[in-house]
Amino acid sequence: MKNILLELRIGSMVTSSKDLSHFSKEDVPSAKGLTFGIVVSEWNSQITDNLFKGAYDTLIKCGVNMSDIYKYNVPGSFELIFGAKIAAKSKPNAIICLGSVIKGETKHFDFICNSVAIGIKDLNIQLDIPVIFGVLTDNNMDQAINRSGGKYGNKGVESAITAIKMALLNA
Ligand code: DLZ
Repeated sequence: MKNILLELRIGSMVTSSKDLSHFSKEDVPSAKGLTFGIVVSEWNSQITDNLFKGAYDTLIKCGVNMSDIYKYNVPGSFELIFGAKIAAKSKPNAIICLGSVIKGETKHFDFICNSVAIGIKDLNIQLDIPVIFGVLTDNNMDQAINRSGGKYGNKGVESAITAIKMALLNA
């Protein structure tokens, strides 16, 4: 019953607009006492730094203690999967994976995007911890800027809200 009520409350709060970047703190249940791992790719760090800031600030705004947020840096988005496995060892309530893959001239983009998406999907099947896909997959740098604190919001904020929602559902 608790989860159903929670789902109705958060569901109407965020998914109705499909843009989780603009949320009212009052509409989000407190995440105090929950723990989170945030795995951040260093590739395109000017983008992923903003994604991390968005996610971190959102968790704090929703009541999470600073000491309950653990950050793990990995070299590129491909490594987010293994980074999440390391984060899982501390048994956080949710893990957020943040990355930015930008299309180049080769097929590397497709291989990385597919691998990360499937890898994170697999972790969600294997682990009893929700793992959030906070990876931007853009055609160019402008698109990435617009989605990491620019005119289309911040995927980091959205990932944090999703992580709270899933953590509470699993609590
Ligand atoms: C190699 C590579 C390339 C070409 N592009 C990106 C990118 O746009 N975003 C990203 O996060 N990582 C990229 N990488 C690095 C790979 O994710 C990975 O770190 C390397 O292939 C080593 O496994």
